[in-house]
Amino acid sequence: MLFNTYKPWKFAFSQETENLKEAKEYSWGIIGVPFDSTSSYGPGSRFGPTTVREASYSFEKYNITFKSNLDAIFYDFGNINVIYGNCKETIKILEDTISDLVEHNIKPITIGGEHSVSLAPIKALSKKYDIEDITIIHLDAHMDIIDEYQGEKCSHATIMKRVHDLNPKEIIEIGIRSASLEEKEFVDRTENVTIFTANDTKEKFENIKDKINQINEDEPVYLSIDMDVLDPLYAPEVGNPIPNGISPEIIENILKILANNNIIGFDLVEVATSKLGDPTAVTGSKIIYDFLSLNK
Ligand SMILES: [Mn+2]
Repeated sequence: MLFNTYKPWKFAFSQETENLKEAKEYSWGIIGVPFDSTSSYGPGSRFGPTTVREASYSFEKYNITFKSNLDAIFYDFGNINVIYGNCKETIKILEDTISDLVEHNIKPITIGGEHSVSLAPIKALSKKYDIEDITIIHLDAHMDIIDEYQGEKCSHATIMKRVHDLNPKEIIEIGIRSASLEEKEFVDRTENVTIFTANDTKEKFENIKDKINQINEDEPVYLSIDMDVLDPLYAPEVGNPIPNGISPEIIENILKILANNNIIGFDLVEVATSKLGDPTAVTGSKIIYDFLSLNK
């Protein structure tokens, strides 16, 4: 940095390069996706990338929760140019952009935006890894595994069905407390989808831990966090808030377990607020900060 300035549109502690060739291999690269065109209840997640990044400036480099200094190398490459109103084209642009990162051995962190955007990093990563080896860990209040929502296949509500169509090894959903009958029946008859409800995180956390620990530490794992997995008390400004959710402490515990795994990509979606310092943006930002503190 030449001057004594900072860039609140880039995540705090990120490195200064926009040149992929200069970026360190096996580091992390943040991409924001200001897209919320399929939002059905609460719009506004297009502002998520901005408010989440801005909130990161209130954190300190030493992460006392995990006794770890945030010295992971990571870059913030800005937001993609989305096509408002066009889910498929936006995902195509994002997939092309993240494919560039993946080709340079940079692991993507995608900040949404609505949940539909998660398809792009998973598709981009499936060019490098065999999709049949990838386990998806999906934290969400909703299953998001319906085939069509209001006749649309490309939607925040269908994202895990689109991911399942790609044929991943397994999808493990945690924090669920909302589903349609169609989704419940699909999950019941589908072997490689496992559901842990929000109550399971409180009453049977050991089962979740055991399930994650069954994943071999070399196997590729993709993590997708919809902020509505949290109780609306902690994250009120999301697209589809559902009561009786999980606490930030449970997310910390899951991140701690996952730190032993080979995480190849991560997204955090559905922060739907334009207000700087909003609790949902701060909590979302803290999750990314914790993730980076644990995964170097
Ligand atoms: Mn959700």
